Amino acid sequence: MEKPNASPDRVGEAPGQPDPRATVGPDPAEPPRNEPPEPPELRLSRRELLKAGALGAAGLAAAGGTLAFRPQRPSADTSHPGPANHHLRMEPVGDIQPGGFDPSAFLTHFDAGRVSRLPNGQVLREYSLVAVDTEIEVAPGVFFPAWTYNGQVPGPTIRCTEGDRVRVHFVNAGSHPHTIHFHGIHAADMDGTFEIVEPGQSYMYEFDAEPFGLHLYHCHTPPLKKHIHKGLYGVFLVDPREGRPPARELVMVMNAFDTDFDGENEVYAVNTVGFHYQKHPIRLRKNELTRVYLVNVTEFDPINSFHLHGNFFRCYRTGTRLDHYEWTDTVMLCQGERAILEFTYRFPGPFMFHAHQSEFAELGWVGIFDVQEVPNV
Ligand SMILES: [Cu+2]
Repeated sequence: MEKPNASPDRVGEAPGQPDPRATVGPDPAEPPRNEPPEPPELRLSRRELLKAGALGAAGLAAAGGTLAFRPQRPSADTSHPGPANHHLRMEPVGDIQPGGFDPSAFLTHFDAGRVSRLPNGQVLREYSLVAVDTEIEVAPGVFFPAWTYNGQVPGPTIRCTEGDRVRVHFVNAGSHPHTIHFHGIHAADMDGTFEIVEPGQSYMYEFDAEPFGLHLYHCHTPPLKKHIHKGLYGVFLVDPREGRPPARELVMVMNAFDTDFDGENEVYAVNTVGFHYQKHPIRLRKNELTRVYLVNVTEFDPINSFHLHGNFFRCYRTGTRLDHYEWTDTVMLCQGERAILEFTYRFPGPFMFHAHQSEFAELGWVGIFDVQEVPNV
C-alpha cells in the first residue's frame, strides 16, 4: 500500500499541539471573527415557532420574509385517496428562493470523484472540498450564516467503493480554521483532528476506503459543536465491492439549526430545509426498492429519529453488514450515527415520514413519499 501523501502546503502543526484557539472553550467564549452580529429579526424563539406551528398563527417576521404556518393538505397528487389526504398539516407559507441549495436535487446527487488508476491498478478517486462561509436559507425567509463545504449544507455526498484510494483536496477559504474528519480506518495524520487548516491554507487527505458502509465527514476543529452545527458536514458513502441490489437511492441527513444562537434548534429538517419534502413530496414507484442513506448530524439534541408511515423497513445500522438487519418502522440515531433503510411500498398514495419526536416534526422534520402506480416516475 502506498503511503498517503500530504500536500506541501499543509499546516505543519504536530499532533498533540492543536491550534491555541482550540482551548478557548465553548461557543460564547470564542471571539467572533469576521462575523457580523445577528440582526434582531433573525431571533425567532423556539417557543414562538412552535406556537405558530401549532396554532396556525398569521405569521412571524423573519429575515427577508415571513415564516408563517397554516394548515394545508398534502401537495402531492391529491387524486390519490390515501389516508394522509384526510389530515390537515402545518407548514410555512411560501418557498425558499430559487437558485440556492435544492434539497430535492441533493437527495440523489452523488459525487464519485475524478476517477483514475494508480500504477498498482488501484482505483483513485479525487475530490475537491472548499470550506467557505455561506448564508443559507433553512426555511422560507429564514437565513442562517453557515460555514460550508463547497457552499452547501450538507456538503457533497462523497461516494466510492471499498478498497478505492480516496484523495481529497481541501482548501480553507472560510474565515475560521477548519479540517475534514472522515469516519473510517486511516492514518492519524489523515484524521482531520490535529492538523488544523488555517484560512487560506490547504491540506490533502488520502486513504483507502474502508470499511464499506455509510459514514460521514465533518470539521473537527474546536469548539466542535459549533463547527458542526454551522454546517461543516457531509455523507461519506463506501459501497461494498459486490454492490447492493438496484434501488432508488436517497440521501437524507437529519440536521437542525439554532437560528437565534440560544443553544437550541429552531428549525429541524432532513437536508437542511424544514418542511421541504412535505411541500415537494418525493415520488417513489410502487413495488420499487427504495434505499435511504440516513445520517444524523443534529447538534444540541441527543438523538433524532426516522419514522416511516404505511410500511416497515430493513435497517442496516452503519451499513457495514449485508446480512444483518432489523425489521422496523422507526429508528433512533445519536449524533454521528447512521443507518441504511430499505423498503418497498405495496400501496400507492402519499405517506408521511418524519422524526418521531413530535416537536422536531412540527419544526420542520417531516416529509412525504408520493408513491406512484405508474412506472414512468
Ligand atoms: Cu470548522
